[in-house]
Amino acid sequence: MPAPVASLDLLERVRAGDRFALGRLITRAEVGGAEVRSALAQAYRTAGSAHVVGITGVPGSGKSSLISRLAQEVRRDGRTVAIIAIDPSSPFSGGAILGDRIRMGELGLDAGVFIRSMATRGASGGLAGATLAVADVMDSAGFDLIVIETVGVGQDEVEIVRASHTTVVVSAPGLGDDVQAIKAGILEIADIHAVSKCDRPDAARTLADLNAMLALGSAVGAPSAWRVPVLATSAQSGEGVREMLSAIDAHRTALRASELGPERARRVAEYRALKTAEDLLRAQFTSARNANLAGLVERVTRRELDPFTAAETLLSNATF
Ligand SMILES: Nc1nc2c(ncn2[C@@H]2O[C@H](COP(=O)(O)OP(=O)(O)OP(=O)(O)O)[C@@H](O)[C@H]2O)c(=O)[nH]1
Ligand SMILES: [Mg+2]
Repeated sequence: MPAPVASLDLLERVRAGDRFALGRLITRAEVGGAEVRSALAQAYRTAGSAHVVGITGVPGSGKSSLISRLAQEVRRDGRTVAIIAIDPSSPFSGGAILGDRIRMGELGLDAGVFIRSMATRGASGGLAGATLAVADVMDSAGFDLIVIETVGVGQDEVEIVRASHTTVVVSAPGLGDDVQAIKAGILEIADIHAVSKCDRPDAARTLADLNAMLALGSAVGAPSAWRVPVLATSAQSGEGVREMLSAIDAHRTALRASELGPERARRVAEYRALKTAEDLLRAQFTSARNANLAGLVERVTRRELDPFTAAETLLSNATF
């Protein structure tokens, strides 16, 4: 059997535009391990050209449908886009109503669009670390825009969108009376608010509620180089999608023109360094503890040993 291709060689192919190599390297990034790490390290060092957009919102709020439309707009400009959908509860099809309208299938065949789903369940490494490394690999492949879709529940999911350059929070009408972003505690992380499904009459109320909430917030907050817009959008009619892309581009410009950009870059760099350390610690700890665990658990169960002493033993057996 021939030796498997080194990840560093795959990265070279990714840079040369090889989409098959891109898929393979992404899979390796998801699994993690020492071999792929050097390639991911190199991908990180040369990344930074793509604009990374995190899109979040409660399940079913219309994120995938909106992203499908957004991808079309990006392509219309002649730009390229890679999409990471994290653990979608519905497959990335753009939703049933949109199935034949915009034909995701066609979007999928376009070389300027790359779509990848990632599962949270069964992920061996940390989800956040792996996702951001995958974004670096996509950046290396030369995509102009990278869109990461996550549901706004779960710490990892929220941290991933916070680690992007521009965060879009999607709220849908009719999913309960409160603004969902407030309920989910993600109101503050939005650089852009998108109210989805505005072809529906009950969207007006969601728009009004969101605007009222933000007006309240900006009355007490410090003035900033960026004013968070609230956009009315519909993936069904296409309303507001061009405006959403314009807002994303405007936010990118604002980041570059003000102290917001460097601030955010530092915050993301700190997060990534700390998160990676945490992931490595956990991985080493997990692989070291297995041999001793069963015996220790047995003794803790019988109360011969307390959990604190057991933990110290487990830690002393791991090499960090
Ligand atoms: N009326 C209307 N329905 C929409 C629109 N966009 C999406 N939907 C419907 O809303 C449902 C959820 O759409 P998705 O795009 O899958 O939502 P999502 O937020 O990606 O869902 P998850 O990834 O599962 O959290 C589907 O049944 C869509 O058909 C829209 O613009 N108008
Ligand atoms: Mg989705």
